[in-house]
Amino acid sequence: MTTLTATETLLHKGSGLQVVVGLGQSGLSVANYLTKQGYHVAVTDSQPTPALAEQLPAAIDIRQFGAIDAELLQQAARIIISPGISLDTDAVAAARRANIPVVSDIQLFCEACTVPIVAITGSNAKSTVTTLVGQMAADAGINVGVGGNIGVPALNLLANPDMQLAVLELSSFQLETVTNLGAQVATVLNMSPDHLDRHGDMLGYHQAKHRIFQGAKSVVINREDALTRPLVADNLPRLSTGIHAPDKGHYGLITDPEGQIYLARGTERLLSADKLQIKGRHNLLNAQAALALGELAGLPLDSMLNTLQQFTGLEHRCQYVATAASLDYFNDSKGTNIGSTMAAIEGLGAVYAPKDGKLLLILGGQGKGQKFGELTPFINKYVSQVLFIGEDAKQIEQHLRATKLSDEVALHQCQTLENAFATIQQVTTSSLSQVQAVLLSPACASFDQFSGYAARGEHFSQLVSQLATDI
Ligand code: UMA
Ligand code: ADP
Repeated sequence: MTTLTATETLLHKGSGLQVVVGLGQSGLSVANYLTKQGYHVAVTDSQPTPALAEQLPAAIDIRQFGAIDAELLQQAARIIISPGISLDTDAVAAARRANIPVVSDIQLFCEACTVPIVAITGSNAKSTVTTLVGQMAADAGINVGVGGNIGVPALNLLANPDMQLAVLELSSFQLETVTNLGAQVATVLNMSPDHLDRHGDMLGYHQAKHRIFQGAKSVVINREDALTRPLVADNLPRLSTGIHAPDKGHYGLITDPEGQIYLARGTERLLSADKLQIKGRHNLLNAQAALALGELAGLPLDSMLNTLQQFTGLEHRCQYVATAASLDYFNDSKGTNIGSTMAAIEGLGAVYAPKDGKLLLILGGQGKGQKFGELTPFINKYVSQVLFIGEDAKQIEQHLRATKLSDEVALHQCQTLENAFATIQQVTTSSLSQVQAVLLSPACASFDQFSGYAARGEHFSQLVSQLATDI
């Protein structure tokens, strides 16, 4: 971060009260950043005693906890809102009506960042692709900062004065208040319904995501998903990814007459798919997206291909846990919307189908306003048992029953993961059971029963290891 002159500090002090709304990871990073810049900063949070309050800089004397302070917001010159807080929250909506600007930490980041930004959003695969691009840059010898929704607040990256490239995972919540991000390369990886409870409908969600393209110098799109294309016509360099053979210069898949699949750039075969440690067709798309983003950020192809072969994937994403009583257990707790669960069912289902195997699927949690009936064709093809857990379990079952669900699919209400494991034992011991793999891919948020998807995935893995030691 560049050191401020005395005049700049004075200017910032005089530019009015900056009110940070929400004191989680991003709120704390904003409070630290703006205080260092010499701004007059205040913080407000709904919780009476937010855990991070003790880490606030001492200079921040206005701390309103226990409710988001509507009066404080009315005194703001600018509001910096945390991604988890809706713009429709009463106090925030009132401030917007009073024309007080509301921005996210990402806006502050892009205004201050002097190095190229690779900006990544999408309904699914953000963390996988962000991690891959970050690793590709690091392996190519670039001093890279990786942050955003992935868990490291973007502003914290500015503390590294030697950073040459920033790779950001961005959520729709972070993007909805961002203007002119100006990325070197930006992408919407895929679009399927998620967070509709917050954005109202698919249009609102799409509009938020597409703000990522504002001011971009180049873009990466998914040929099979029209909703990933920027709406505004432009002449920007553009690379595409897809599951079919690509046009010259673009990324795709080539299948040879023996059925071997290759990652390809135009007619050039780059890498045989079996050289990748991450499996499933969705991961071949993720690999292409990382290559295309890396190319437009100036990374060398050979080095990127090496990184791809080393990458073992992230925890809780279609992660193989163990085999117990001849069943393979997979933890896809990060499958928190129907798009990701479709990809997981299809990716794993295709592995077991040739062996006449079916999946047992554990679904449920907080449903986020999605239409679960869209899962039915995938369930009919690859799943023989569905176990429901969590707050919206009954509603999800109703959605599935209202569609053309095959009679061969059995449904079970289990409420909790523990009960689900008891049911697994009952339904898979029959000699008629075709189940060869158990997949936790809930298509829902976890907050009704867990502190987050990671806690849910760890609990699942624990129950599996318990099984493995019991037999
Ligand atoms: N709060 C209120 N009032 C409310 C809601 C929340 O005061 O009505 C307060 C809470 O009391 C808490 C703070 O806001 O103190 C939490 O803020 P936050 O929910 O924005 O969470 P952060 O800790 O700042 O983390 C955020 C992202 N969280 C969300 O978007 C929900 C993190 O993404 C991100 O890693 C982090 O910033 C750093 O950039 C997490 C996430 O779940 C992983 N993202 C969603 C997803 O991936 O689906 C979008
Ligand atoms: P995000 O950060 O967007 O949530 P992750 O990389 O954490 O994405 O993956 C989340 C889930 O999305 C995984 O558990 C997997 O089920 C699914 N997934 C991964 N890649 C894809 C893809 N290309 N298309 C659809 N779903 C995917």
